[in-house]
Amino acid sequence: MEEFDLVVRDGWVATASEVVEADIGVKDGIITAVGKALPRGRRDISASGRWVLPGGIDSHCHVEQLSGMGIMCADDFYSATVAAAFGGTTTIIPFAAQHRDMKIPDVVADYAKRAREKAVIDYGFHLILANPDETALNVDLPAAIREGITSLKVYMTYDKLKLDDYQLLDVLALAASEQALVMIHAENHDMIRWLANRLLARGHKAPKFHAVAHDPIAEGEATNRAIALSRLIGVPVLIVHVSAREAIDTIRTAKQRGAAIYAETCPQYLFLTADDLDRNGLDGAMYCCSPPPRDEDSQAAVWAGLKDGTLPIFSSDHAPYRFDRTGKLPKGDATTFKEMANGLPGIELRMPLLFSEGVMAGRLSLQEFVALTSTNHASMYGLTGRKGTIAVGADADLGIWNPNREMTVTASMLHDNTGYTPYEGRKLKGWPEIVISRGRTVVENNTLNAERGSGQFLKRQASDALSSPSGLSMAEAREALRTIVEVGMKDERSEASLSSRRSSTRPYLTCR
Ligand code: DUC
Ligand code: ZN
Ligand code: ZN
Repeated sequence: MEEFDLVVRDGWVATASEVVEADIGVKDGIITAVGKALPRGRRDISASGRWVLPGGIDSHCHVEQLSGMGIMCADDFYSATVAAAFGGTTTIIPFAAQHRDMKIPDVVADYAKRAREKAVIDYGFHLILANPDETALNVDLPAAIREGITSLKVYMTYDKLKLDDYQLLDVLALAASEQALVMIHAENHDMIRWLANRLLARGHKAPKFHAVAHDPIAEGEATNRAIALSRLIGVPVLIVHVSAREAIDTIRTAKQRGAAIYAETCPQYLFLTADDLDRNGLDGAMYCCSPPPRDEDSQAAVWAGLKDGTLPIFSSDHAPYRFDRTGKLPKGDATTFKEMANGLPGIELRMPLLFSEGVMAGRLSLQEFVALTSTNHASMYGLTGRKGTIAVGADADLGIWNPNREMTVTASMLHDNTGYTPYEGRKLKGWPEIVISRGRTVVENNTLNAERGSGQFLKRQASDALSSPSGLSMAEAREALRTIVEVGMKDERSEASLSSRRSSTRPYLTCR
């Protein structure tokens, strides 16, 4: 009997730290050997001339979720996971979204059932927490965390989701004691509300005014406040979907001072701008997300943040809404920018876009690409060792990429249910031709080979960020911050001693 169920042979195998020419042996869905000239398996796949990468992890996507405005996403767990797989992603972490009148155990049970029946690749959940009452904080969240839902998202904006600073502090304190990672949507609610009301009162209803209302200053202010709240409690946070230079500079400075702040960005902030919202009629609604795409200066800041470790996580923020009354245009032609669903599709193109414009265009190394799209997500969300790398003992989640394959993006080639893509007509170089999930070849010859419900729930551990933020222990990090605050951040000696102790061994700090 063969030692391996599958051998992927003669490829250039990339992890977040190296690229080697090797074979990968797989048994029972696990990588059991990485080396040269492995014996034949029950199935051999030649990866000669191909790049073999860890399957992607998309740690921010919305699937079968009701938005804060009460609008249902276009994708269910089947269509979203199929689309993810075709784009080289083998793990997703979408949200189980609480709305204020819902009980957390009911929310978790509901999403778990729907995913169990439909997902074709592995998945975990983050909670969205809209009502941090006593029961949520003392009973339901600790229980969810014990079940492997070790991260939660909170909002600083949206009428129906927003938490005030007092509530955010409660949540951060809970996260510190229960070892959860808090993800924060950082935009100043009242700035946006005030601007939006003024714009609408003057008759400015078109999609482009969404980008005006969501001013970068609102993102910068809330980012700064989120960092301050995190420092006060001494617990790491992750700022999601960072878009504006102002926010990126704030995050970088906080990190340089030793704060345990992590941050994520998404394709729309590299490849779109606010000008995309200013298209014919209501077409700009297809580019309407929060925060909105910015300008070329912010795009450059996002690239720099990906490169220097300020933005170690590259997710899709797939939030698919159709361009009709079910999604973007609830009031048809009369829909104002305030009423259209916020969000863009991107689960399938996340990796190909960054591969083409990052790796093939020479902006990122292949190792940086792997870290940004896979390894750092595993580290940040409690999947280290199992997902996000190619190593003996890890799940056999692989993408076999043809670096020379050229594609022109069209909505019709994609597998989600949105019906359009913001990247229509874009030319890409490099594509994941074969995608393997736990040793199963789920995509090959542009064909899906996976059953509904064959994806598995991932009970996640605590984030690596919680055990050693910035390479310091929690107590050390807190003490270091206090020292900095006490000396007014001017004492160069404490800066120097902090930076000399900051570790670069954590995978999520590898992009620099
Ligand atoms: N936040 C998200 O994370 N996704 C879509 C819209 C939003 O506000
Ligand atoms: Zn958000
Ligand atoms: Zn989102």
